[in-house]
Amino acid sequence: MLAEHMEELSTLRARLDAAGQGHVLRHWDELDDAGRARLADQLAALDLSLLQRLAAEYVVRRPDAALPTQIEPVETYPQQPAPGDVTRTAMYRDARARGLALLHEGKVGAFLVAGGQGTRLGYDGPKGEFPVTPIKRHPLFRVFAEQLRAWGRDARRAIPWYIMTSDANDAATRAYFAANAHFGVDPGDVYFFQQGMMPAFGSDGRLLLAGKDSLALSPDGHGGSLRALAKSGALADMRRRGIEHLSYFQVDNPLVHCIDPLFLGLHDLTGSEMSSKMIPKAGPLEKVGNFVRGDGVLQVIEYSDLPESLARQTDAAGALRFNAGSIAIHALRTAFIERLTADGELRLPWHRADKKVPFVDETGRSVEPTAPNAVKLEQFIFDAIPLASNAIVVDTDRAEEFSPVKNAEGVDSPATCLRDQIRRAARWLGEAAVEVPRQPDGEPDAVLEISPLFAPTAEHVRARGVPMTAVQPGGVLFLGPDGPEHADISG
Ligand code: UD2
Repeated sequence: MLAEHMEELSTLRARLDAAGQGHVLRHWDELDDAGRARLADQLAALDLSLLQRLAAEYVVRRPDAALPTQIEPVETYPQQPAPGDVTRTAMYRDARARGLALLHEGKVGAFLVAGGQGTRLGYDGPKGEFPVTPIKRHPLFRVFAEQLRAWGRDARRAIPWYIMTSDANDAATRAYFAANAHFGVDPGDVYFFQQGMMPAFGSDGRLLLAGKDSLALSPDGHGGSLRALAKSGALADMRRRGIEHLSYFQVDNPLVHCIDPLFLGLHDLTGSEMSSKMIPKAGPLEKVGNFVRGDGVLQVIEYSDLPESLARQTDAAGALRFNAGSIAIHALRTAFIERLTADGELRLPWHRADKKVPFVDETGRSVEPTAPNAVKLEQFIFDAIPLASNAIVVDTDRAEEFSPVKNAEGVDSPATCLRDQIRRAARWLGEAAVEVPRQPDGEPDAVLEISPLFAPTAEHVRARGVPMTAVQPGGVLFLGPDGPEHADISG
């Protein structure tokens, strides 16, 4: 080995020893050059003093969820102004117009976080590849791409699309987009970037090795997306393009309105730095974050951190007191993200998860743990809300905008998502005066799919028009870019 590399190694060893992590070089002498290079690269990317602090604060002792002393429900902007509310009616009209103007002026970018691992769904590739639509089995990525194209067409201006991947799925995601001609989006308007990785800790605060030549690493949470936007050059790209707002959404929900002029307009008009959508929770313990006002500050308390006694509280009318569920749809000002990341450190809290992480032990043996042996730390995007000025929450409807694919079966599964897509399509058609036959239990008696290129909203369906008898009992109707297509349900 060259003298300078020896020097580097001894400096690295000293730094690791000082941070209590010297064991990660335990198998160094057994490694070939490629293995040494891999490990050295991973180690060079670590901020050892941060890790030391995190190990003490979050790993060695289990942190208490830092709950505010006073937890109160939040006030939200309704989906529609109450009848007769003249001020709000004018505000909403202005907001919608403002949202459309922002799109037309090219001031909005779409931001998809797709760095997660999809373990619960049991799907191996990037989750965005999951075939989700009822008839065409289009993947999630395509559903989003078609929405962006539809809104870009309306605005006569393409909507740049920022997609966050992670080390585990970046290459596969890019290859998938390339193989599918970016689903018709100009590749120059798609900006992929990778999120950061965090090493997994053993319960003693020492980093785990996945192999003799590699650390056990995992994505640092969707909160890390803010750091990654800055580090990757995506923020600079937005500045160059004049983008002022990001419309943020997650990969698992095909009902999401990737672009919503009213939401974007309310966000901009109120001077909010970060805005969010909420739905009334399905029950007290539904696994979504809870919007609350904690010690006066708007924030989200994750379902796992909200004490059950609070989650179950009801008001005088018997309704859940804390019923504002977060569906992880946000609008963020790019200037806000610049501010949060200005000095290179993103000051969001970390969240601890105890997981089973395979590792190699001191003898070099691979161990498959049968119980949680490791701590993973992640940052969450919604922890930026308390740092934002004028943050607002806007109501939306579950049936209209939320049916994620998270689990292989049961709630939030492909089956429930398919059902909800068909129900929404039936409702949109109904609003356009198209009669949809019903089964005795009230479910639509047809398989329906509306391409976002036909209509990204119910309003668009009404504007385009559909023949009143388009849906036959037991039939299959796909509304493609050019209108009704005879479809069959082969894969
Ligand atoms: C998230 C929210 C929950 C609720 C729900 C709505 C958290 C912690 N919880 O629950 O409050 O709003 O969504 O669907 O956010 N991702 C990354 N990188 C990561 C981790 C996740 O890009 O390191 C992406 C992932 O690809 C997906 C999204 O973030 O698009 C959600 O991740 P999740 O499935 O882990 O969040 P979940 O379902 O626990």
